[in-house]
Parts: sequence; C-alpha cells; structure tokens
Amino acid sequence: MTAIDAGALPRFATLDPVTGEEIDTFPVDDERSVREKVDRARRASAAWDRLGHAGRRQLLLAWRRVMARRLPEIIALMERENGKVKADALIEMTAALTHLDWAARHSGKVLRRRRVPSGLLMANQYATVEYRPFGVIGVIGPWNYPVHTPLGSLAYALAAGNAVVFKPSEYTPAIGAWLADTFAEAVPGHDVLVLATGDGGTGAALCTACVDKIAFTGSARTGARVLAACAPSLTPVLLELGGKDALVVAADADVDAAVESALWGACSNAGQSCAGIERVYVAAPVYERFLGRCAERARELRAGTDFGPVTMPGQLDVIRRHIDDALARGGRAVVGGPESVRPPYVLGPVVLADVPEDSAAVREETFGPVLVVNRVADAEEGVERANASAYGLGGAVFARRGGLRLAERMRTGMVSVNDVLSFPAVPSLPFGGRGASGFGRIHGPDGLREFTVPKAVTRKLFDVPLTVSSYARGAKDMQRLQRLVTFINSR
Ligand code: TXE
Repeated sequence: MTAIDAGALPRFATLDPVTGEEIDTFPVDDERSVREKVDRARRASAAWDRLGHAGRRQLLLAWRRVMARRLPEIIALMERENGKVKADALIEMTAALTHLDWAARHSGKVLRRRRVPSGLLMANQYATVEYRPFGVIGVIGPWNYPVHTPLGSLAYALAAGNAVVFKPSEYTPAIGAWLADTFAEAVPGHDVLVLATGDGGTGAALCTACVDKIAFTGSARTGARVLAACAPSLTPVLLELGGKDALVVAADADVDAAVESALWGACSNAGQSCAGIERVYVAAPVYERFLGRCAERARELRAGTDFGPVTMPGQLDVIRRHIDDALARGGRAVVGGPESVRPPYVLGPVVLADVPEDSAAVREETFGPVLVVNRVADAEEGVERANASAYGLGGAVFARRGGLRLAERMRTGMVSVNDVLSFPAVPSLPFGGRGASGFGRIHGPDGLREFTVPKAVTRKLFDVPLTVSSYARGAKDMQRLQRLVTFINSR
C-alpha cells in the first residue's frame, strides 16, 4: 500500500501487480471515520430489516442483475487489479452470482419464524424460533477472491436483514468499491452496504467500532489478532482462514483424472486459494504413474496464459522459501524449482516430490502454484498424513471405491470426491474449516444463520391443572409433578 497524503484522510494507491501502474487511490479510513460508517449502517439497518425477506429478495436479485449486466467491467478490473486470467475471473464471478441468488431466494425459508414442538410437559405453550439479524456486520475481506469471498458474507448477511460495513483488502479496494457501487445502483435509498478502505489499521478499527459481529477472511495470524481485538467487547467473530488442503489418490483411482484435478486445484488463481490443493498423497501402486503424468501435464501450463501473477509481492518470498526448504531437506524438484519464481510470476507449476513431512512446503500455506506429491502405502495412510496438519479447511479424495468412507475420515470442513474445489460452488453447502482454518460458516443455510441471532418465543395458550412455576403451587402439585416426571422418564 502506497500512502499519499491528500485531503482530510490520507489516501493509498492500488497497483496493477504486473506493470506496477497505479489504478486508483482510496482513503485510509481511520478509527473515527470507521465509527461514522458503522453508525451510518446502523441507521439504515432498521428499514432494511423491516423490508422482510420478500422485500430484500427483490432488491438483492436486482443487485445480481446489475452485476451480471456489468460483468465485462468487473472481469477486466479483476484482471487488472488482481492479476487474474480471464477464465479465473469468470469462474469467480459465476460462483459469486450463484451465491447471491441462493441467499436472496432462501433467506425466508431458512430464517423465518417457525413453530417447534413444545413437549409434553409444556404442551400449553406455543413455541416458535426465528432467526433475527444482528444489526451491523463488519466484513473484512481478502484479495485472492476479492468478489466471491466477501460476497459469501455480504450476500448472506444482507439477505438475513443486516447492514454491512465492508473493508476490502488493501490490494483490491477498486474491486471492493465496484461491489458497493453496483449495490448502490441496484438498491438506491438503502445505505446498508457501506465501504471502508485502508489497510490492517482500518480492519482493526472496524473490530472495535461497535459492530455486532465480524466476518473475517485472511491469514491465521491476522485472524488471531481479530479474535483478540473483539474479545474485550465480546463481539462474535467468524474466521475463514487459510488451508493446506490435500488430495489423496487411492490405488484404484482414475489417475489421469486425479492429475488434471490436482494441477487445476494447485494452479488455478495462481495457487492463491485457501482451499487450493497444495499436497498430494498417492498410493504406492500408482505413484510413479501419477508423478510421470503430472510432470508431463505441468510442463504444458504457463503463467500469464493458464494462471496469473502472484498478487501480493511478498508472497513470492514465501513460495521461494518453501521450495528451497523442501529441496534442502531432500525433496526433489520434478518440474520447475527456485528459478521458476520470477516476480511477479511463478513461471509455471512447480512439482516437488518426496518432500519430508516436516518441511515448510508440507506444513505451511504456500499460496502459489506449487504441488507437493508424496508416496504413501495406501489411501488410508494418505488420509492420516492429510490430517496431520494444523489446518483443516478442505480436501479431496480420488478413488473408484470407498471414496465417501475416506472423505468421512478427513479432518476438514469440506471434501470433494473424484473432483476438487467443487464444494464452494454448491450454494446450499456450508463453507468453512476447523483448527487453524478457523470457525463459523459462510454459504448455505448455516451461512445464513451465522449472521443471525436465534430468537426463541413461547406464548401461553391455556392454563393447566398443575401449578409449578408460581408460588401459588402446593405440596399436591409437587407430588403430581414427581409422578408425572417419573412416568415420562421411565418409558
Ligand atoms: O492477509 P491478512 P494478507 C493467507 C495467505 C497469504 C497470507 C497473507 O497465505 O499469503 O494469508 O495475506 C486485514 N485487524 N491468506 O496479508 O493480513 C487486511 O487489511 C483487522 C489466506 O492479505 O490476513 C485484509 O483486508 N484486519 C486467505 C485482511 O485483513 C486486518 C486469504 C486479510 O489480511 C488486520 C488471504 C488487523 N490487525 C490471505 N491486519 C484465505 N482464507 O483465503 C490486516 N487486516
């Protein structure tokens, strides 16, 4: 982020990661301006809530239509500000619009008030549960999927009836501004998507600006900071952090299909996907075949055509360190190597084999087009090694038989069988991880509920001839209650 002092708030520039050219400048929102924006969102939130699910559905679908109409514009901006190749930008927009559509259409069904059984002892109560919006949600977004990832919070939070203050990554503020701009065009008069721009300081200010919940996507390290910043005010947080996803290839797998998926899972979006494939564990009987085919196909892929540059310059140092460390510890570079790292690109996929499990390339998030391929005795051992990670976001299994059983044993929030990265595109599925990958869920019914407070209401329908919760009760009432409890619980 380049600081430029101008006007009341300092401004920062957003740059094209390939040419280094300035794209635009944005204000660095400070504590005061963030607080003002939260107040603004709060003032708008009541009317948004009153619209109800049907009213919001119309407006959110209108937003979806505006974004669809302006698709070429955002794809060009994603290519420019984020460095994505066109295909990656289009895939991201496809998934993002699918989620917005799903959230708009399903919030009523999932969240509206419904009657629940009140039980034998409380049969005189009409019991209902309803999922009410929190009020104002602070969304702190990343740069790697600058539309799809924040929209996983924005669309679901808005559909649930909240207002949102959105702080996009300092690497993609123009894309964040485009989201706010299209919303304002589609939904005039409802100031419920308020943009705050800046770096980590602005994000930190949002955590302490009296929002009702923070939805954060980013690194595990910053996630821990967000959690600590929210602790004193007991502000709840949703944390979507990184991953070190593994693909397990069983001896009976379709090896060619597994190779294609492994390479796409590792290289799409230049490997900058929280749920990208970074490790592959291949059963010994098909290991050499997998590695040979993987090397052949990897040599055909090119940066600039098949995937874009690395968006954040500092990431190239991480990628190079992981490659160097893997080789120093006895791993083999089968395709590419340290020389593949040429700013702003990793020139082609780097395939490393037989990398010790204690290497940085196996343990830490690489976030680049680098694939570690290791041999295991069988798929069971592959799952064990996959699970020996601090992260627990997603993963994949390739097997002709028993794939679901292996998927069940993966210690992650999501798994694809005979495919990769299919779960984020299914809007009714929850997205999120465990361990160092964070907690809470976006997407699907769980993602809608994440932005709500369950509200339990009981309404007394009639008096019963047994007085318990009143001091008008007598000894007889207690005797009858005891008989009743014994009868009910002895069945
Ligand atoms: O993340 P940060 P960065 C991983 C990936 C990447 C690394 C660093 O490995 O290389 O994290 O990326 C805001 N309080 N992922 O530096 O710092 C910040 O302004 C509140 C995986 O981009 O976590 C930005 O908007 N907010 C991940 C957002 O947090 C703060 C996606 C993310 O920044 C803050 C991104 C603070 N103290 C990175 N400091 C995924 N899950 O896909 C910074 N921010």
